[in-house]
Amino acid sequence: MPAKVVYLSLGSNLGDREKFLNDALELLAQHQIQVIARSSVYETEPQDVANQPWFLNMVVACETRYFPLQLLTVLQRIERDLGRVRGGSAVRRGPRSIDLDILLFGNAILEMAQLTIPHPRMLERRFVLEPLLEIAPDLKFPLTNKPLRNYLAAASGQKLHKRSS
Ligand code: A4P
Ligand code: MG
Repeated sequence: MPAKVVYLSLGSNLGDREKFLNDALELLAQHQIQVIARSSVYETEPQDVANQPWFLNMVVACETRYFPLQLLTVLQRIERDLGRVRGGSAVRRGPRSIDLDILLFGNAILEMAQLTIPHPRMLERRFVLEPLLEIAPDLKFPLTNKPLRNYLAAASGQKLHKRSS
């Protein structure tokens, strides 16, 4: 398949968070997912979960020839290789060494059991929108064709600090 531009969200709130982000970036490249732009790293207040440490979050733009489900499989493999524990004793939305989510896949709209694109919660999350707009200020949301920046105000109450570029 021809190369597509995809946007990924990276998050960590366990252990050496900075190292998990950097290791994930390296593993993306090793799996033929070329990072073409990366946001700053943001320290962010946990959303939708109680009693968890703050996260480091960032967003990257990548080029890939994978199909969406193949990309999801590769991302889950990278999460596993970085020590993310899933299922069994692990709690859904529990603290994690690394979380790799697909935000946007070109202009694709997908609704499958294992994969929803655009990411279903991205519009409500400042920890997603702020870094995404930093690297793609004019990007539109495929479901509405409206600029993503229009959605930032609604999420602006959430606490977040830019850490580094
Ligand atoms: N899945 C469906 N669509 C997608 C997609 N677009 N990208 C499925 C990635 N995965 C997708 O995710 C559960 C399942 O979602 C996957 O098996 C995949 O088939 P998961 O990563 O296994 O579990 P999770 O992340 O614990 O659950 P969930 O519901 O995805 O949580 P969220 O929405 O990712 O939220 N606060 C801050 N500040 N920063 C964060 O990064 N992250 C979360 C997790 C909550 N609060 C946060 C942060
Ligand atoms: Mg996830």
